[in-house]
Amino acid sequence: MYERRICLLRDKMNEFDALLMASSMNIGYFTGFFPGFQSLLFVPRDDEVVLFLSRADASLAEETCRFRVEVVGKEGYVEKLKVLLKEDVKKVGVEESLEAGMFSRLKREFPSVSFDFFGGLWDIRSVKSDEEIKAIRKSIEIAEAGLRAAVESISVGVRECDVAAEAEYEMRRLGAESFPFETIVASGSRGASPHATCSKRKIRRGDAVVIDLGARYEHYCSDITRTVIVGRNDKMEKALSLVIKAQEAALSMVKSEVSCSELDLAARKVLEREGYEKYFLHSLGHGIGLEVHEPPSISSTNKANIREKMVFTIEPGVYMHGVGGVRVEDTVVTEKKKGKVLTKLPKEFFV
Ligand SMILES: [Mn+2]
Repeated sequence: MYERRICLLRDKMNEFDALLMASSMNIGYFTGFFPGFQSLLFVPRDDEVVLFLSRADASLAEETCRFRVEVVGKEGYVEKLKVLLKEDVKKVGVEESLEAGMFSRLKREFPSVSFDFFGGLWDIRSVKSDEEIKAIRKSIEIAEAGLRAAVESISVGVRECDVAAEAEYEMRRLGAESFPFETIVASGSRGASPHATCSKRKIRRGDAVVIDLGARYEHYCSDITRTVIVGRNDKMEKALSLVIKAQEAALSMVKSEVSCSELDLAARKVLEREGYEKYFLHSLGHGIGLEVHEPPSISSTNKANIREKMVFTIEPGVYMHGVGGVRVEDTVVTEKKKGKVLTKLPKEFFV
């Protein structure tokens, strides 16, 4: 599997003689080993792949990594690279997320080599294999159970942080390795901020409570949002049903070769008809996989087409400053003629 991924990578290298990656997720995707400390993966066009690792990662890597591993001290990778960056290596591609410090260090140490950003690895990573989709499905299952536990714990007077605790405990019990982002439980006016995480605020009657959470399972992430209405709230209920319609409009358009911007605009248009477009403060969704936010970005400015087996979220929201917010988020995989929604949870909860 990893040899095949390296082959795909080499097919995309074009003008580059070699690639360098430093992010744990990229290295993990291409080698099977996710380093915990600073490391570097060297992929030459037609020579041996080498993974430079810290001593602290070495013993674990021996079991999981199929490629040549070299243990280096803190600054040792430069000396090792001097051996590998031979005269015929003129142009080296680096990942876009490479730290600026590392980037300038490479430029300084190897003045005769030209380093440039290489985005091609996302062409590979954004299209998921069946095994990856299976892991994402399991991760979603765990998150859905967490969300159910959160909903069940909600009643008037319960604090947001207690609701989050119930969700996280359930997800851990079901095998979540970690949480890809801070669990959000945002009630009442706090829900008007899309990234409110959670506070000690006590839930009140009439609150809309936005719960947005995810799990990590076998390195793969899930990300799901539901909004719970506590008692009655006509304003928020109307906003929620509109957001659900907006989501359905986008979901019904998912298929290969539809552009990301078309999906975003389809959802936005539903909100616009009722004058709610001004309350939708972010883009419609994002790719999901090893990272919780990956390409493709489902936004009005991304004209790129989605492709078969891309997995991404669709999450319209309405945020009314000082009043409250609602959001619904599901995950979909693109199949040839349609999208298949991987999330199974009901769209609405009332307690
Ligand atoms: Mn999301």
